[in-house]
Amino acid sequence: MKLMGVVNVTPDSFSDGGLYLDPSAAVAHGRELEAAGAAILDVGGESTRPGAEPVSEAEELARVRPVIAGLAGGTAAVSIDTSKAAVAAAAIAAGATIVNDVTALRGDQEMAALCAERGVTVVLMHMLGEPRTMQASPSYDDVVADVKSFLAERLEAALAAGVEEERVWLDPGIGFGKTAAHNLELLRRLGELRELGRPLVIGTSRKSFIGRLDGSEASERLGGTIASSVLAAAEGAAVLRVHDVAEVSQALAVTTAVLG
Ligand code: HH2
Repeated sequence: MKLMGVVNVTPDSFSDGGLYLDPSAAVAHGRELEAAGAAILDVGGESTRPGAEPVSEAEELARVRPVIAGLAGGTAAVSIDTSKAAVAAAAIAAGATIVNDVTALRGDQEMAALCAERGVTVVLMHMLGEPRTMQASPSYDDVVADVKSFLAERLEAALAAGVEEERVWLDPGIGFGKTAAHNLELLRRLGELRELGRPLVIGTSRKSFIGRLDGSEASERLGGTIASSVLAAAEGAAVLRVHDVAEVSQALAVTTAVLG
């Protein structure tokens, strides 16, 4: 089980927007997450929260490049959370070894070839629609079956572009074009996605499905983040993408100590 700590270098991320916009603050935050047990630091310069407006390539690059350069070379691997090939290329040049693409290589035609050529690990995530509109009225025949067949198709597309299978991780995209019921169903039936045979990345951290259950704001969702992360780990998730690395790490340590 690996923890992927979130380092958002954005003014508008849903739970921590604006906190780490200054590169030195973002690097310091990343180092804290690393010390708290993050095996991966996921650096993002564009919010994908519901309704978020896209950011220009130049702006996204200016945000993430100094942070990646500052974090590379530590004990944690650095991941770039982007759907733009030019941003991914610059991030890889600065030391990133994982590309976390919430569009699963559909957002930029150059992305698949770039990842294949550079030999990086690629996270392929499911999203219905795009961030601006994805929460309008998401609907599925069977959310788990639909997400599973999408991920199988995107895995095939990555392999066809020359990405090595052992470098692909898959993510059902909790909160990306899903109702709270869809998210809960995906978490409950994670085992079905494990059948795809690739490591699963799960990001429930501070997301609004938790708030739908109890009315909590993003800053008040640590309990729900821990519960959903521990359950995802028990269901076989390989990577948990979280903001609160120290707290989730402790919860996982206790879970492992009890269950073995
Ligand atoms: N969730 C967010 C962003 N990137 N990547 C993957 N692979 N899986 C996720 O679940 C995921 C992701 C949204 O969280 P956050 O970065 O905190 O917010 P924002 O997009 O507003 O920056």
